[in-house]
Amino acid sequence: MKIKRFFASDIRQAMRMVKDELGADAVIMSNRSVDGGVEIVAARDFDEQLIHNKLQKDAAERKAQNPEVKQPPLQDFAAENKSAQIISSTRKKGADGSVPPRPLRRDFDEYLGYAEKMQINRPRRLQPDPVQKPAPAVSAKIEEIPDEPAPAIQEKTVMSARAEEPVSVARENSANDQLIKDMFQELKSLKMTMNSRLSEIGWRQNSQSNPVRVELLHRLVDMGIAKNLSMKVAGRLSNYQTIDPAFKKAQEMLVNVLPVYNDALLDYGGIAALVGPTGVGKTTTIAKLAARFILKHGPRQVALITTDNYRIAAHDQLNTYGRILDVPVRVAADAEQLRNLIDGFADKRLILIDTAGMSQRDQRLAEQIQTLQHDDLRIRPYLVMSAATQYKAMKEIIQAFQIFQPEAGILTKLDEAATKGAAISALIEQRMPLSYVTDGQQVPEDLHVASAKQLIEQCAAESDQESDYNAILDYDDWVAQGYA
Ligand SMILES: Nc1nc2c(ncn2[C@@H]2O[C@H](COP(=O)(O)OP(=O)(O)OP(=O)(O)O)[C@@H](O)[C@H]2O)c(=O)[nH]1
Ligand SMILES: [Mg+2]
Repeated sequence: MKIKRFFASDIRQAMRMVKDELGADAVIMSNRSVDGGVEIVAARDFDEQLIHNKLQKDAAERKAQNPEVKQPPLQDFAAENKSAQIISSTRKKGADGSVPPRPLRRDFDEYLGYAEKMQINRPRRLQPDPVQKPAPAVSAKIEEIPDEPAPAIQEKTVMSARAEEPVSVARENSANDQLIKDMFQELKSLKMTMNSRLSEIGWRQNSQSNPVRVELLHRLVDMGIAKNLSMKVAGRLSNYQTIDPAFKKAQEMLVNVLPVYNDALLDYGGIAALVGPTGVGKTTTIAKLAARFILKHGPRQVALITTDNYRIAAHDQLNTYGRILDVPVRVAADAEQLRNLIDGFADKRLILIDTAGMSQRDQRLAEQIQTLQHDDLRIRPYLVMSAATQYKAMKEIIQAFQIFQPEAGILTKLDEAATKGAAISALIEQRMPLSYVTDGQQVPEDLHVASAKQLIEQCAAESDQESDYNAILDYDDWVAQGYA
C-alpha cells in the first residue's frame, strides 16, 4: 500500500494530483482545509486497518502539537441512541432562535387503510393449542436436570476426600462421573428431539384444522414476505374458507400498508441528496432523475454536485453523466463548499447531490450528515436501497440511515431481486415511504414512480406458484423463531 499527502489550493486540483500520481483507484483517507488550500491524504492498494491506525496516529500527533485545538467529537449515534437532525429551511426558527426538530414521520395508521387494525409491531408468539403443549410432567422433569456441574464448594470437598481414598475407589468414582455426564447429554438431546417432534405434530394439526391459513402462509413466504408479517396477515384472514379470495385479500392488505410517498421532485424540482449503502445505484439514479427532469422541463434546469471525496472514480462516473446530459457537475469537499455551490446554482430548478456510498455500520456516516446539514437550505435526503438486500440487512440499513431523516426511499435493482418481498417487508415494518423504484441500468427508462399495487402484484406474480403446498413449511426454523 502507498500512502501520500497532497497539498493544493483547492480540492479539484488536489484530486487531480491524487489521480495523476496514484491512479483512479486511489482512496481518499482524509481531507482538511489548511492555510492556503486543502490537504488530502490518499492511498493506493488500500488496507483499511493500516489506514485506520495511521489516521489515529496522525490525529494523536496533531493533537500533541496543537493541544488547544479541539476537534468536534465524532458522534456515536448508535451508542447514544439518538438521531442527528438535518434541519430544513422550511421550518421557522423559534423566538429563542433555535430551529425545532422535524416532526416524527406520520403515524403508521395513516397507511393502514381498511387494514388499520393490523399491528405491524414485533412478532407475537403464537399461543400453541393445548394439544401442542409438551406433556408437563415430562418437560418439568427434564427441566430439573441441571446443565451445570455441582457448585465449586461441593466439588472441592469431594476432591479432597478423594485424595485420601485408595486409587481403585478413585477410578471407580471417575467412571461414575463420566457415566452421569453421558446420561446428562442423552437426556438433553432427548429433550430437544421431543420438543421438535411436538412442534411438528402441532404444525401438522394446525395445517389440518386451518388449511387456508397454512396455504396462505406458504404463498406469502414464497413472495419473500417476512415471517412475522406473513403471520399477522394470515392471522387476520383465518376465517376465509378458500385460498384464492384469502390470497387476494392478503395482497390488498399489503398494498394498503406499504407506504408510498407522493413525490413532487420531478414536477417542481428542489435540492435532493441521495444517500445509502455502497453500490446500490445512487449515482445511476441521479442520472435517471436528472434526465427525466430535463425531458420534462427542458435543458439548463439541472445541476449535479458530488460530496463523494473518498473515491476518484466516483467523480469520473458523475462527470460522464454530466457530459452526456449537458449539465454542470461540481465537487463539494465540505459543508461550506456545498453551500457555495448551491448558492451558485440559484438559477437551477433541480440540484441533485450524490454522496459516497457507505455501509450502515460505517462511522463516517456522521461526517456525511455534517456536510449535508444546513439550517437555511432545504436539502431533501432520499435513502437509496437495493431490492436484492436481505430482510435483516434492509432493516438495519433503514435504521442506520434514519440519522439523515430521509424524506423517502428509492428502491433500486428490482430486476435483480429474486423476490421483492424481503425489501417490501422491511419498508412496511420500518414505515419507510417509497418515492421511486428502478429496474435496470438504462438512463432514464428504468426509473418509475413507486406504486404499492404494482409492487405487490409483481411480487405475487413472481412467487413460486408451483410450490408443493402439501409439504410442511420448514417448521424447525419457524419454531426456532417463535412463530409456531
Ligand atoms: N440491474 C440494475 N443495475 C443497476 C440499477 N441501478 C444501478 N445499477 C447498476 O449498479 C451499479 C452501481 O451503480 P452506482 O450508481 O454506481 O451505485 P452507487 O450507489 O452510486 O455506488 P457507490 O457510489 O459506489 O456507493 C452500476 O453498474 C449500475 O449500472 C438497477 O435498477 N438495476
Ligand atoms: Mg456513486
